[in-house]
Amino acid sequence: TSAVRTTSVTLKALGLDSYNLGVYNGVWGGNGDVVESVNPATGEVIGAVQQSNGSDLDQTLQQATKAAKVWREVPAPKRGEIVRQMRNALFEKIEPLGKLVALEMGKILPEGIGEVQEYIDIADYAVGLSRMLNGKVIPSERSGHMMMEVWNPLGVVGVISAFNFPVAVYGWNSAVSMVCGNAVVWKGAPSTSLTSVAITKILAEVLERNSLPGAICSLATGGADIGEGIAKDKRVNLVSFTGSTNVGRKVALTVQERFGKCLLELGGNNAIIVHNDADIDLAVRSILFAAVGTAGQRCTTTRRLFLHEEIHDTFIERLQKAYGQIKIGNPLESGILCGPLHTKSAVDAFEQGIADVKKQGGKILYGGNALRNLPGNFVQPTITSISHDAPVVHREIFAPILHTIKYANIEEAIEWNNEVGQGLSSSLFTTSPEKMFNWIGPSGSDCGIVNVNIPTNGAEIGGAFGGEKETGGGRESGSTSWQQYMRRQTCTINYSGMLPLAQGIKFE
Ligand code: UN1
Repeated sequence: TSAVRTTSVTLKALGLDSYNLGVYNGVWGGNGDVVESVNPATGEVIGAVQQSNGSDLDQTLQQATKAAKVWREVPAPKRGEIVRQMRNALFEKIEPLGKLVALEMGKILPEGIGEVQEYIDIADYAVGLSRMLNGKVIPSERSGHMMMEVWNPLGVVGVISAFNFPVAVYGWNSAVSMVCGNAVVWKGAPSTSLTSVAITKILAEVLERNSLPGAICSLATGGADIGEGIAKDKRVNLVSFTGSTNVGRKVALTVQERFGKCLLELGGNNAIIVHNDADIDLAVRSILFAAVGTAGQRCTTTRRLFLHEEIHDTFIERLQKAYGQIKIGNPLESGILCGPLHTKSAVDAFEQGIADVKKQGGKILYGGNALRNLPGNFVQPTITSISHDAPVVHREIFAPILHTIKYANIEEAIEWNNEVGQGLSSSLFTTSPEKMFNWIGPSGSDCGIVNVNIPTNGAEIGGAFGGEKETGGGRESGSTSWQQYMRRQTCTINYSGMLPLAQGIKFE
């Protein structure tokens, strides 16, 4: 069939086979379990990857530690040049990579290509950044002294990423961490291992072509045991973890116990507030992308919608109409807006969520059913009407369920926006400058991402990405996020030939 043909053409274009090794540290290997990748839209097996076991990880960390020592001596702008070559190699394969993401993760093709583009964008950013890892000169209180802030590489960075962004999240970490001078050991989700292998092949080719150690971009595919191995190991100077709040808490405690560094990107429970003065057209279109895009499986997906009472009823009508137009189906077909959920257990979680909505006094305004008659993991994008404080509303369900809630005044809506444990993304639709600036000020949203008149998802790479509270506090991608991948050193140089002490202390 054409689906089978697409799969084999895609794998071939990326140098993959139906069976692949899932460990790379200069050489390819893998002695762990063989894990099959399943197309979530059809249930068909796409290919298989032999994952790493404990000793593969140990070997890989050893190689990465060695590689980091070579890499840190390469001047930062030259490291940027390597990232530039990687960016070009990714760009050449953007089509098949985007297709592989659609096949293996299940998001629609434009979004699959979009996240490869996101990697390309951050690589561009990192190339420029490689000439701007600037320190500071600080005025010293002592004469004949000079103080400087100098940034040095950390060593080895472990990146543990999730199934929902199998390319972009690794890209943010890898590109920035590489120009900062670190070796990276990557563990993606076991269910998207083909994508991890395809990306690593592209990077490895560039490193090897430049006679650099391949272990600068190491891969150790695997499950929770490999993740735990990375968190526990002292050789990993920074653990960058993207995933659930529950697992993130465990990772944070494990890494903290050995005083390692942690960068956490955990759950979101993002809200949009639509005020009575908003551009309704813009808001409806935004919510469609924010709540249904990626079938509700972005950490930035809109899960709560606060509607001002004056526009509530007409807005719900408009939204129901828009949901009625959404085409659900195979993510590789054009015109499809909603692909499958990634796994069967996600469909169970969706159904549990719907049951909880009904139990907790909510109503289903649209959808509400899993499409069990289809071969893949499909569900109906769903709109509910429920109280802001129902327990189910405070839980992140990784599925396209949008809870709608009516409010009377904007202070109340902002309070509800902030009352959940998570603090990733938020957006206000309004045409009032006063409300906009209040929203981004101290009494506004408490999230890491605070938008106006755009969706909660689809952030650009130039800003710092991440959130507060149970979202973990980490910031990735742009702005000063790079500083987390480096050691800050305060250096004081005495060129006076004398020894004046700080704070005017006399010690003689
Ligand atoms: C994620 O869901 O883990 O802002 C990352 C966005 C994307 C990244 C999402 N740029 O939706």
